[in-house]
Amino acid sequence: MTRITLLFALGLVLFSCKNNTKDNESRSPSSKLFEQLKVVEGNGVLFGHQDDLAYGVNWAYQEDRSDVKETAGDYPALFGWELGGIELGRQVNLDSVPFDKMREYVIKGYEMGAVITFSWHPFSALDNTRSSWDTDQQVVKHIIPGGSHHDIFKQHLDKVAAFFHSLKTKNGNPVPFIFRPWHEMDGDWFWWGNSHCTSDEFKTLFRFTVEYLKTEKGVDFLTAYSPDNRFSSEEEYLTWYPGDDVVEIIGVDNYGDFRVGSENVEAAQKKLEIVVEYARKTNKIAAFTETGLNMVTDDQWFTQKLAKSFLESEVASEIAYVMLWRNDDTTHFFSAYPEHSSAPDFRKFTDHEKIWLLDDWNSFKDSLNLKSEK
Ligand code: BMA
Repeated sequence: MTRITLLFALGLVLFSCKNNTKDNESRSPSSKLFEQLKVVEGNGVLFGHQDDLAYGVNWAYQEDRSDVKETAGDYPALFGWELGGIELGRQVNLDSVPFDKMREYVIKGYEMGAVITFSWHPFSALDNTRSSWDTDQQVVKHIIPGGSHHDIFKQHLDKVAAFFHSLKTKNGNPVPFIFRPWHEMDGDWFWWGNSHCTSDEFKTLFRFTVEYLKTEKGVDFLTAYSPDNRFSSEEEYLTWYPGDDVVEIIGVDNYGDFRVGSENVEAAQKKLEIVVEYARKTNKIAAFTETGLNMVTDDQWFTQKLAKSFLESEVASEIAYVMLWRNDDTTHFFSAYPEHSSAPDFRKFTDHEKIWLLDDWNSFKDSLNLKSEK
């Protein structure tokens, strides 16, 4: 980090403190997280990975392990976790991660200084044997207020809220996190997707979810809005946007523009620019909430494709974080692991001064006195 960017960041923090009427103690954990992420903008990009502490390629549930750490020398600065199954009261999520373990990893990750984010691929409240990918029923209109299965949906949210409330540090402090429900709604692979509900029904679902969890259940979190890559203008991007009052993280998921054969890194960059520009306008945080190339079939993918999609654009490089999807097994992984042929390129990517793993992120916070309460 250069002196100039550091001074600039410090200026921003002082500015935001001066403009914040509440003192440090009375602000919620999520608003502190917001402030930390806001300062990242333009200085660096946090690197994140889904399920990183739970398992990787060829290992599972072994203490302190992480494919990212074992490949690049440090843990990610952001950890993603998946809640699918919690709404049915299950003990393990849809990828077999026990929720008790997940809670431990979330708390551990936060105590190490990392940012936490949750995705949620719930089963349908109309029929709990149907997953998020079963699109043959019109679920959304039946679970929003006034719908036939609204009460069951609320019970699902109660289970989500109970899990969120259980995320407390040893000292009893709640762990702040980013919740990213109903993502990739511009695609049609989830029952909340484009062709399975109207954009108004979608907005109602999104807004109800956030307001119910926050107001009725008292959960404190930041919310991410993350379409997939099927937009080419701000107007299209905002088709399903529920409103500035219920969203803090302006996100995008994008695998499509990196698919070998039909790859278009420039298009990916343009979409990130749309996201950053909207976040700038509304004083929110921009993020590349999910991406990757399954099985990293291009050994130079991290430096030649992923990095180029944001680091080569002054605007796009203002995203606060980028998160890769999970490393399940040798046929389904998105980050490198030590024995994989993309590992040297991954190290080069994470060595870039603007790509921040956990230590980089912690040093940045230290330098600005932006530590969280543990
Ligand atoms: C998908 C795949 C699935 C997984 C789901 C939810 O992208 O990784 O294997 O079940 O996400 O985590």
